[in-house]
Amino acid sequence: MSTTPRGLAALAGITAAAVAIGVAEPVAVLTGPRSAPLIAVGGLVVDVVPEPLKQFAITLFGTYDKIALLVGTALLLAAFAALLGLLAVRRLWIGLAGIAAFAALGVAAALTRAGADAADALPSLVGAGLGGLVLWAFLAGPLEVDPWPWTPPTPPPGPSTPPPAPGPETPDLETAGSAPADPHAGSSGSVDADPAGPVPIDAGAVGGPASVTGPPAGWEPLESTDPESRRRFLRGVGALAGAAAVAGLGGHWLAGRRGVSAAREAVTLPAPSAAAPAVPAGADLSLAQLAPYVTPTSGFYRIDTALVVPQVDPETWRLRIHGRVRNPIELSFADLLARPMVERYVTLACVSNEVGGDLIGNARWLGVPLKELLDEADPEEGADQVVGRSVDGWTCGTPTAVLRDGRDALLAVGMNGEPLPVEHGFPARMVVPGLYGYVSACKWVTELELTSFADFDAYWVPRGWSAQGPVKTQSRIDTPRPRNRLTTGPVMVAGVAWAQHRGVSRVEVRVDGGPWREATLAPTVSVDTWVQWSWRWDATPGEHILQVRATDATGEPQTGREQPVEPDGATGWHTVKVTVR
Ligand SMILES: Nc1nc2c(c(=O)[nH]1)N[C@H]1C(S)=C(S)[C@@H](COP(=O)(O)O)O[C@H]1N2
Ligand SMILES: [Mo]
Repeated sequence: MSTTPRGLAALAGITAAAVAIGVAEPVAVLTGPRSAPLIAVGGLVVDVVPEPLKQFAITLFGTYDKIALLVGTALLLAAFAALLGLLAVRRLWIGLAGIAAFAALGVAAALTRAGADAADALPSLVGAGLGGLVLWAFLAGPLEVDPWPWTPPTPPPGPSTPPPAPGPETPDLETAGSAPADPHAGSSGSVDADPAGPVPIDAGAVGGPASVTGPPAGWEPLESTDPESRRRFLRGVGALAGAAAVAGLGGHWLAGRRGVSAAREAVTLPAPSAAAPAVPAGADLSLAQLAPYVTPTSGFYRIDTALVVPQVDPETWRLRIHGRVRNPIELSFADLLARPMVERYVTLACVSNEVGGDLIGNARWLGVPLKELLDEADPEEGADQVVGRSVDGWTCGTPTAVLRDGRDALLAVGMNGEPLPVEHGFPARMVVPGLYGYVSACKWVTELELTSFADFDAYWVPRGWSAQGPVKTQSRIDTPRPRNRLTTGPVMVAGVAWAQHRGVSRVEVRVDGGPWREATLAPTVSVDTWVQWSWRWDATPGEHILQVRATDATGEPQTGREQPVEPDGATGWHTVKVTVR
């Protein structure tokens, strides 16, 4: 192996960081996964990162944006750790201070999360402590390898001053000449501070404490480090990196086992007192490439700010309906399941869905009508906003009037006939037909607080998104797709259109900017779901542009004006370019 001495120093820094992150994981099994430093800092980044950057990440990585964030954070951390290793060779305290700074960041991030307590500081503190120990061991302790190896010159005859050393390091001005030198500059301080610690192997040879960086004048750099100490060093790296990986992965696995999937499987959902209407025959055209009318749960889009999925024990879960109400309510999961449930198909859409995008899905939700719960709580006049608050502190703000206007707004516990999947909000979430998810669909919901729009901004509002988020009328061409090989003759053009709670009355398609042609609408369950549409096209050879637009049941056509997703949902006509041979 041809690692340079500096490479070894960088490796020491990275290994120390890996140990810090790795050992924090098993600690986080006790204190909760959100207290693990990488997750805590990542969560902080999610909350504070400027919105355009986040939107860019979503566009770039789609629903993998979280993995991208964690990998990015880890790479950045590795780069800093390598730098710290290099600096620590000259001044061990710089490395230790750097680790302390990272620990402070981890602690701050963990403690500022919703529902954090003092114990959440532990993973970062324990990790940083061991990381610091590792750095010390490599650079001044038992695993030390001399990163700037020098060989003493043959003693110069007479009193003449030795020539300045050629070498990678020039001595610091303030310390120049204060020989005798210890090439592990900076380490001496820490060795002194820790009398119990092993003394660097050659510190004694060069005499007392010294702070000269680089070789003393006249010393010659060696070709490479002493092979024996290098081997010891690399063995140490291997062993510690392995231990960090075992601790990290083991801890992660253990934390997963402490999740609520078993509790979820033990839930038996009650039969609905009001069943969902049957899906009419023909609602699903069953075309390849066309989104199925009912989205399978496994294919349902997932959007949230949670880096680790909240694991909420249904035994301890509570829903509090409070704030500006005359009759505050608190419900357990058992209380909730004991109430009459309705089952409804509702199409949920994300405000971040681009024109033609797939951040939309239709599912069968089982739950308690929010109107009934709110009527019981009896909101005060002027409490025009219901703030849904998740166990992780995320909030959304929904107009009280919308929740009470008779639509099937649900506090849902079931999705497509099963308890909510953990990542879709187990044990309970909100589902409100006609509103984008960010203003209505609170997952892992634990509070409904009655307030006013004037008095409270929910999570996305100060980040530049509109406080009001009714779903805009939209339509999408699912087939054909741009890369399909089309042949001259009849081609089935089909897709979905939605205008939740208003309903879609018409869908039209046009080719190459020609006249709009009316597509056939498939039957649908209700105005709260999307609808499939199809249109038979007599395709002619060449390149063509297909476009679609929908009209809602109020007669309002979908606008062709192109608008970005921010602040309240994208507009424009989905346009697909195809080639026919
Ligand atoms: N707790 C919580 N609930 C949340 C969110 C979130 O970030 N945290 N995101 C909302 C957004 S923006 C959308 S579009 C829907 C998505 O729900 P899904 O992941 O079940 O598809 O959840 C909503 N509920
Ligand atoms: Mo969303």
